[in-house]
Parts: sequence; C-alpha cells; structure tokens
Amino acid sequence: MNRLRCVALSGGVGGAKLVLGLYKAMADPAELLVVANTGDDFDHLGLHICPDIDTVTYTLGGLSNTELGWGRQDESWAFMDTLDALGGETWFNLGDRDLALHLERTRRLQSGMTLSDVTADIALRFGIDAAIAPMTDHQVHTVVETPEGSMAFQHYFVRDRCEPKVTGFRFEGAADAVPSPAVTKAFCGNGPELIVICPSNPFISIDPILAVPGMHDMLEQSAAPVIAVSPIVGGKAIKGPTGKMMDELGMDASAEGVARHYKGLIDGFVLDSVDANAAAAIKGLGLDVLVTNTVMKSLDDRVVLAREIISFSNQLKQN
Ligand code: FO1
Repeated sequence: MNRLRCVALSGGVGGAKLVLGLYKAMADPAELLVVANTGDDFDHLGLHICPDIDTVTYTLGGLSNTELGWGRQDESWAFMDTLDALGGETWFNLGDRDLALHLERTRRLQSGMTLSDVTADIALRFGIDAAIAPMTDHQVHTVVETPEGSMAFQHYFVRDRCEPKVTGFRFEGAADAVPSPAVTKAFCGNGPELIVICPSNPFISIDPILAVPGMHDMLEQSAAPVIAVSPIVGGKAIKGPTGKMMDELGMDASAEGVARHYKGLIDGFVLDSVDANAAAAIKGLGLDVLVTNTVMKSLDDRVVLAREIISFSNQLKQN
C-alpha cells in the first residue's frame, strides 16, 4: 500500500483548485487522499446530491464547469427545461450529464453501497488516480442558523443566494458519524506526511469535516504538519460567502481571522502576498507562515502553490 503522502481537506470550488494543484504536483497522485465535505449533501427530486464530492471529482477528472464553479462542462439542460415546463422545482440546476451521476449514485446507495464505495468507483471511472473519500459515510447535514430560524444548507446557499444573515451553523448527524474508512486508514500506521486544509470556507466546508468525531484528533495527533491556506485574500473571499459570514458572525473577515479559527489545529498558515502585513500577527499565534500568491487563476498557479506548500511542510518538519 503506498504510504499516503498527503491528506487534503476540501469543500467545493476554492478547495478543489488546490486539490488539482496537489494532484499534479505530487510524484505519485495515488498518494493523495482528498477528504470531501458532505455537509452540503441533500436529497432533492428523489436524488442524493453530494456537491463537494462532485466538484472535487469533476475537477480531478478534468470535467468541471469552471465558469459555474460546480457541475460539469459540456452540459445540456434538456432535463431542466422539461422539469420547468412540468412545473417542477427548478431552483437547483441539474445538467443532463450531471443528472446521470446523481441517478446512478442514488441507485447504488439504495442498493446498499456506501458513499465511500460509490465515490471511489466513480473516481476510477473518471480516470482519477488520487483517492477521493467523503468525510463520513453517515449523513451529516449543515444547518444554517438565521434570525428567522434554521435553514437547510442548499436553501441558504442556492435558493436564497446566501442572502439571509447567518448567526451560526449546526452539523446535524455529526455526533453519530465516524470518519470514512479511507480516512481512518490514512491515519493508521505511519500516517500521512502532509495534511492540507484547502482554501474552502472554514465554516461550511471545513468545520463539518472537523466535526466528525475523531477527525480533529487524527489531525492533531498526526506527526504530519497541518497547513491551512487562507480562503480570504485582501479581506474578501475569492468566491462565495466566507467574508460575509465572518462579518455576520462578528469575526475578523481577514486571513488573520481564518488563522485564529484554525489555531490549535494547524502548524502552518499560507496567506496571499496582499496580506503580507498580517504575517507578524499570525506568527504571533504560534504559527509558521508562508506568504505567496494564493490566487489560482491558471493550472500553473495551482501547481506552483501546491509545490510551495509541500516544500513549506518540509521546512516545518525540520523545525
Ligand atoms: N449552485 C448554485 O448556485 N446553483 C445551482 O443551481 C447549483 C446546482 C448544483 C448542482 C449539482 C452540484 O453538485 C452543485 C450545484 N451547485 C449549485 C453548487 C452547490 O450548491 C455548491 O457547490 C455547494 O454546495 C457549496 O460548495
């Protein structure tokens, strides 16, 4: 069994960019395990939908729709057009190719396969050498707390376009969940040599993963350096509601605010050059800091950042 060199925790589009960089940068991509957030998962139109697993899978499979940041490229929308004509629910868009994946995954889950096994088989069929695993095979649902009450995650994120004010989050089902088999296996024996918390939203993408009992301890007790990449650059998120959420939660919507959020779990923090002035304060939290370009526009940007993180982790191991 290849020693798992790198375990990467990821949510959707932001994290998946770095995951692709790691996948391309590593000597043997089979040594990469991507732990995908499943707190966004939900049942819709009778289908079990796993957005962050699919964003990571499509990204590593070279199939992702980079304009939308979710779903597949080369999509057609005949299903949605017909659903609309029939008066069906159309707030959540499912492309025709994407729909086949949701249907087949749902069928396999209903036949008794685990989400881990379905995810692994789909990755294989898309020619992906890295391992992609859900954070758990149990159902965990991120619930968004607002002044008007609780909301299901996709209602908040897609139907209401992240407009409601956020007062907190709950991860329903997390207490009864266990890490998925591939995650537990990755931390057995010598364990990984590098753990990366990818630049996803800390609250809705990374915290659900850390909320799975045992996950936080595995990272903390691992000999591997844990390195987080800030999803906030220059006071705002590259994409998505992270900055808005931090403001609404009364947190400092900055790279330093994210470093504080992960304090105690991480050894190193990567922040963008525009936030270089925050490096001293973040070092003051007891963290090692890498200041570099973290805005990944091209594939090369993704690979360069991944390589810098790998060498940063080698420096941390020597400290
Ligand atoms: N996000 C949207 O903003 N609008 C959509 O219609 C939409 C459809 C969709 C279908 C499949 C899928 O895997 C993801 C989809 N997403 C859509 C993105 C999804 O809500 C987010 O990727 C995550 O839940 C947050 O990362």
